[in-house]
Amino acid sequence: MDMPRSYRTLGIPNLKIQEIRTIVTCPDKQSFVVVKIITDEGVYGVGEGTKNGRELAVATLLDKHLAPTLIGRDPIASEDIWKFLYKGAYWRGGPIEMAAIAAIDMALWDIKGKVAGLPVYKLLGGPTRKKLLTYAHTGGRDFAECVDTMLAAKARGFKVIRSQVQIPGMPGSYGAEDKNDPDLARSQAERLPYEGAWEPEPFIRTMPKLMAHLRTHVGWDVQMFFDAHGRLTPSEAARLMHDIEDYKLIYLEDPIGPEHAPSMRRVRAGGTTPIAIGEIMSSRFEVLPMIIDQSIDYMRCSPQHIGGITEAKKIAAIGEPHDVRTAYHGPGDIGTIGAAASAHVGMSIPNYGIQEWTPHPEIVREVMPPALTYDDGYLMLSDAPGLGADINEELAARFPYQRKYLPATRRADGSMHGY
Ligand code: CS2
Ligand code: MG
Repeated sequence: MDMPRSYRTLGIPNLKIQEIRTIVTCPDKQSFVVVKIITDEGVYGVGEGTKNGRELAVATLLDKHLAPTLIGRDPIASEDIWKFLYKGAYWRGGPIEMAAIAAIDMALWDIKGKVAGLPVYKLLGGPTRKKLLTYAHTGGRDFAECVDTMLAAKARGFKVIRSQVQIPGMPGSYGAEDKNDPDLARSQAERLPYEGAWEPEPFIRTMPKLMAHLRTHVGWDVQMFFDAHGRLTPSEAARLMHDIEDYKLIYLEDPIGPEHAPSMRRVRAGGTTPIAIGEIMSSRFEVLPMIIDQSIDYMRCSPQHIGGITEAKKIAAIGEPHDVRTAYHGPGDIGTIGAAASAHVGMSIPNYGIQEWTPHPEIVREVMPPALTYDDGYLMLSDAPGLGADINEELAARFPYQRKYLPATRRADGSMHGY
């Protein structure tokens, strides 16, 4: 078979994976898992598999189990490698495995782009847009603080703004944890999970009131929403959908857990607010039933969780004819490399919706130079070949892994609820 011209031009007859390094680094409060795939021609790619609270599980899987099987393979053959990693292990799927596969897949696409001299999105079919709509995280201890922080985000140009508020008496309120809760300080000192109290009823009663208050004091010229963090039952979520109807949110995020797709129909029946779900999904088989069933409007399953760029692009393609758009997960515990992967998929698809993004601390951006910049409510993606993000290994080595867990919540009766 005659080699494609670009290979001949580059004088690279056939790349081979020569070395794979797994890097765990904790430059700020959050550890990140990065894989670096180096080819025999020196071209390398980076990918991210950070799984908050389970970082070493992903890193060990990458380093001890997956990496040895890839040495000598052609890094351009990302489809074949994806299938080998997913089905070749016999035991397939799950959040740890799919995060590791995602990291490898992102790095292979980074190599592909560098070899082709193109940003990954141009290999995926892009550009479908010039910039990527994003949103701000805001919230506070009370409604007044929520108004202040939302107005500040609006002043910074955000067109879409999330708000979370401390539910009175509920130190386990998502996104507005009570910083003065002694249990929070203790858990941080001991590096063990914080277990905050949380009840659905006060949350279901409070959030519509917060949305009404924000509409009154911030206005209707921003789109807003809040994250229920998968904490409700289908009936509770349907009731909340009914009660938020008048505030015309861009969507309700994660009303219920992703485990039982048919339950989403019951949620949908509660109202017309669009629904976004999927940040904790790690399998196409969790989100596809909801897409086909038309019970959701946005998929949050980012490349970093669902198995990489290859998989995310396929799922987005199935979402397109069903009018389901992307709203990829991307808070501070997705690093700059994972954020870049999401952005490259987003730039290449017709059904992009929005991308979650939080500005990483300066030291994180020094350890993992980003590919994204923020501008007036949108993200601009670098046109550098590959992903456009990177890792500074020497600097990363100065910040070894530090144990840190996601919070958990318990009901008032002490029973375990979730996060
Ligand atoms: C949240 C996340 O950003 C979101 O939508 O759901 O902050 C989530 O709690 C963390 O990413 C979990 O690691
Ligand atoms: Mg969320």
